[in-house]
Amino acid sequence: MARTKIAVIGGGQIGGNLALYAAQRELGDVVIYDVPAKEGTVAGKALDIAEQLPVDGCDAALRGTSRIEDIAGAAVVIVTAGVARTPGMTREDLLAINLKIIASVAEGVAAHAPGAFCIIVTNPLDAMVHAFQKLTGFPHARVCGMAGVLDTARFRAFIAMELGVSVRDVSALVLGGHGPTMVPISRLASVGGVPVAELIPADRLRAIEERTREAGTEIVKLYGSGSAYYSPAMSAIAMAESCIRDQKRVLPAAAYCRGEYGIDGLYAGVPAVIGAGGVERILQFALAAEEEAALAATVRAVRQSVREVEQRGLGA
Ligand code: A3D
Repeated sequence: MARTKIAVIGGGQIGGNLALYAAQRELGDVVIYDVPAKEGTVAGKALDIAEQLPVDGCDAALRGTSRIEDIAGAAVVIVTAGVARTPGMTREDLLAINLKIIASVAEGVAAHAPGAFCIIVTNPLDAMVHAFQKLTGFPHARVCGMAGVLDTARFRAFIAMELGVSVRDVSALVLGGHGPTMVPISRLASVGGVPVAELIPADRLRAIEERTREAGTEIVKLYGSGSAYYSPAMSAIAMAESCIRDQKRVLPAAAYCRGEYGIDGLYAGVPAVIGAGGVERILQFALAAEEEAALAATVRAVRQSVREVEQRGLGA
């Protein structure tokens, strides 16, 4: 049987950690692809990780490359190619730059890994997922975005910090787009089966929701340059692993909605069942009135972003 191959597109901060985590979990062999100017860097990262694996006791072959054809046969493609927003750069500037990058990546992936399950990480997330699917023409089930796993992990981490309990026992969900309009569903958050609303006063819970919405910015400020990379990488790996091992985990992902939660014909953050078939199903539940209103606001923001992408001719 052929070994599973994972292609990481963009071998920067997130890309390097993706390769490391994938190798440590023995998800398969890893190819890190980046632009020619970064060929040495990604070759170095691949070799550095390969030299760590004997210590870890893990088997995986890694290589860094600037030849897109080296991704051929990848079962999973994780796209992190892009630039991060720098001070003074508007959201529109970022969208324009990364859309062009996504367009060139989509062409390469469509040509060389047409059967892959694709997880997009590049920001602005919801718009980039839309563009990538349109440009590749891949089935919607095989293209999704990583945001909800990370947003939910942040929400869970903050709840655990507040209560001084293990993160393992905190269960929660964040819906909607990746940005300040995301919707943490506190009503359903629980700790060891106990609703958090019974354990955390309402004003503290509101503050935790707000911190979750701004968690990306909090990290950017602390780092001074660049954005989060360990946690986004591990979040995308959870999605890749669920597909490769057909785990059918329920993970919040930017998945294509066809009427779920009243969202039609749009990628949005919803609870998705991820297995060998990619996004196999979206789980639905009845929202409370204020959650519904908040989700409608996030959907409006995502639609606006998608309109910008369309106006720019998908970057092609
Ligand atoms: P960074 O360390 O700059 O890495 C990006 C890499 O992409 C660099 O090595 C570039 O050389 C490479 N690249 C640029 N153009 C191409 C191309 N055409 N083909 C292949 N590679 C290319 O950034 P990072 O790893 O910190 O972040 C990557 C992306 O993830 C950015 O867009 C971030 O905004 C985004 N991000 C998303 C989240 C989400 O939760 C969705 C979180 C954190 C970061």
